[in-house]
Amino acid sequence: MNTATKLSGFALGLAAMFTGAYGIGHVAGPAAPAAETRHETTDTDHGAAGHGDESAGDAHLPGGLLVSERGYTLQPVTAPAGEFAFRITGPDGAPVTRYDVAHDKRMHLIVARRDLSGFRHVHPELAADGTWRVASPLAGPGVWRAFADFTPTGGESLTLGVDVTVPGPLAARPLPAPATTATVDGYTVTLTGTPEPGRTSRLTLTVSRAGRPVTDLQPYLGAYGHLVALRQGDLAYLHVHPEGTPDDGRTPAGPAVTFAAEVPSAGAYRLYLDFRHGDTVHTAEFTVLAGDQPTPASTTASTPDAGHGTPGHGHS
Ligand SMILES: [Cu+2]
Repeated sequence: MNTATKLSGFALGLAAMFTGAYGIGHVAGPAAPAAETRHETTDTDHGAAGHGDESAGDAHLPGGLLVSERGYTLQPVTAPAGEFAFRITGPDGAPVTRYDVAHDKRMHLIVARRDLSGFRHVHPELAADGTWRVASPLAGPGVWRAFADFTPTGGESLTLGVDVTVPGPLAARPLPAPATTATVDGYTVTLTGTPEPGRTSRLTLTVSRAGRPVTDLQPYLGAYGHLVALRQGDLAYLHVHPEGTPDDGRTPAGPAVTFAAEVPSAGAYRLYLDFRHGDTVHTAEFTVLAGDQPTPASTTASTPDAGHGTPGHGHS
């Protein structure tokens, strides 16, 4: 088993305590050894048991890295201004029209710019012809990564990703520095725990407002929080649900929401916590470092002009 590429295998003892992460890729990419590619694409060991039953011997790529996987392909389609539309074609080449509900929705569409800014999580509407439409979550110019996180009826959950460019002037933003506190909409969210590459780590997010713990979080998509992690550099996608559910009779409605997450490698990740309070969904964002990496690598290259005159970077 290649644990380095396994995104979210959970310790068996914990498996009953929370729902599994989903959106886990199974098809090995071009960089994988041929033998593993063959193994991964046989797909025989991924039955209807789903992601709660990650068996040993699997090597998983993180989700969201591929635009086409196991015969399913994410295809953006032309849409009127202000709308984002796409479809998923299936192994037979036709648009998929039947989906299972997962976490209250048949489709979860997550978008973030390639610089990890601008995160949005929205729920498109399905038309009879298999086209998904939603008010465009692409808030401004840039290269966006759009992740479609879904379960085709009769298939397994899957996250496909595609780049979508919104033209216009863009000032790419550097990744914010690692921090354990984030503020959003008047809330303060504190992160405790550190993700460890290749093993399950507990991450607890605690919500307060004006210095007082928030103890009446509202269920959102069947949980008190949803956590998406994107890896800097390739935007590998991880979606985790918390321990406990609002209706299990023992999970408090805040202030703390705990997740068990496994990141696939050392590196910098941007975490996005969606929580609902005051009938509004809020998103708190954190940069975290997993493993032995003292500072996040910069992915903002200098422009050619900026390189002029810099020792060692001259142009001939
Ligand atoms: Cu969703």
